[in-house]
Amino acid sequence: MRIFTLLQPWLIVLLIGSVFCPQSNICRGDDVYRNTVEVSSDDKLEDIIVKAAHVVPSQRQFEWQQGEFICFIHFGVNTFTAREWGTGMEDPNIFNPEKLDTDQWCRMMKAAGMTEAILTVKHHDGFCLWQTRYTNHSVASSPWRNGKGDVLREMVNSCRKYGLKVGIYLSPVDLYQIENPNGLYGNLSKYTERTIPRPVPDKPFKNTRTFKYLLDDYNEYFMNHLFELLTEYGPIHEVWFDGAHPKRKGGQTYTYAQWYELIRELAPEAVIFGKGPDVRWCGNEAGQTRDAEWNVIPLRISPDKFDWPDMTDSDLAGREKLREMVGNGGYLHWYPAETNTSIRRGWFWCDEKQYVKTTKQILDIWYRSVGGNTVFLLNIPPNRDGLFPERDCKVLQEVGQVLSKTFENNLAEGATAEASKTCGPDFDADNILDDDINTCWMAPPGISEAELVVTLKGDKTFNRIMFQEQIIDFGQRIAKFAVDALVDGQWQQIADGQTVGYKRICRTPSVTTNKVRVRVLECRDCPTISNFGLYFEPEL
Ligand code: FUL
Repeated sequence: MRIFTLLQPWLIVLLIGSVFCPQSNICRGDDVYRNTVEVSSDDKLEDIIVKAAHVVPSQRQFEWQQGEFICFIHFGVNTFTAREWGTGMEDPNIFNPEKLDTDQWCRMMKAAGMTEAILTVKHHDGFCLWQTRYTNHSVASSPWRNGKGDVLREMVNSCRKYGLKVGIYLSPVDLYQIENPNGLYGNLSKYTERTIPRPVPDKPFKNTRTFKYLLDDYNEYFMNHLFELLTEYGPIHEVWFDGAHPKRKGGQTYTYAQWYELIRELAPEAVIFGKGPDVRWCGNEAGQTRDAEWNVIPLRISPDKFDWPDMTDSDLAGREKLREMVGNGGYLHWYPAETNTSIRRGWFWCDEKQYVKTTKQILDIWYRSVGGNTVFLLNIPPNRDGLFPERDCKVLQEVGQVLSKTFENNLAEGATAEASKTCGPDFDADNILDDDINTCWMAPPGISEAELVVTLKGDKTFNRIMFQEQIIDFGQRIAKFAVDALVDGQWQQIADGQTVGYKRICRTPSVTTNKVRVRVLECRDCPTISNFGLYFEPEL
């Protein structure tokens, strides 16, 4: 294990803070713990590594991460044309999901253990699923509910009823606005000062706030949409920006900085996904995950100037990536990943011949994504009736049954935990068993080994091991670990891995023991563990 003791002034503050202050009032907001930390070109690798260990999530990022398993809902004109990308020329008359029942969506999401629903309120084709004031290319021009329907409104009402959070996917590219002769996308309009929202006769806003920005026609259109979506549907917890571009026109660019500013004003609890500063695309759409998923990512320039390109490398922020900052400097930013994939082949419902992933496959992705320090965003596309299809529902229900059966019973309950050393009385090993994500065991700086032993209340049989770092105050530090079980008086290694972060779940064959040992083998600074659990997953 590496513990660095370079006497940088900011590190001295940290060490004093860690050892002497009660946990309740150290660290959060402390100068050495920040969402973004600057790295100077003089910093040595060791300085950079310790700095990376002191980058922490914002409150909104932390809350988002605790959502763990969330639902993507791709729905729109593509559902009726069996296309993955629309053309923008679709006739709104094709949109008529006669049996649409968003309560059914929510019942299925709840059954699966999901916590949030993100709806494609406008996909690349530009057709809007809500009653917008700013285009007729929307549900208002469809026969569905006689043009009075609003898919987002219905979904929001159901989500509130079932205790689910709501997110919106709003495609930056808009083929309707590209293709139609009066379209606003890439129409070479001038950037002038515009007021958001633009008033529309007889359609006043209850929210009377207004904002002035320098915008062209399309960016104004987009921000008017953001205003409607973020003020008329209650709290929105995620705004999802897709980087894909089926087509471009007129050199259209997006005023992202202003979009983010408006989102922060109107939906301060919302994380911005993708082309934004809060949540990173995992880098693929197949449900692949990294063995080492670091939340602290090196950026060349500061987050307020960064353009957030897709990050697809297998190693984004390991030791070698931090080494690349030596001599160059840059920024370390808390930028966790969301693993998005679709239950079906394709994002939109196509037909019932379409391949649907099995319960086993979804569970496997769940373990690697949620149990590998990311949020799992699983797409369930409603069919032309406006319902989650039967086969998909069956998978969701089975996934939920397995997860709730497995995780309802923590076999480490009633156990005791002991560590050879801790970083003061507030960081005792027992904190890992109190089911409180804020308290933790922390090893003191400067020790050469960090391990703790959990003594169970009698022999237990388990096949899942879960543990979490205390990220909200202390960031992500563990780079390598192993877990042992005491079997016939001998320690036997039963699991190992690299990063932990918010959560690590190890899958093992069934083990029966009354003692489990966690060994931290490599870390960026003194390691923490906030929660520990042992579970038994029954056979499907
Ligand atoms: C991609 C899009 O092009 C797909 O249609 C889908 O929305 C997926 C989540 O993101 O970039």
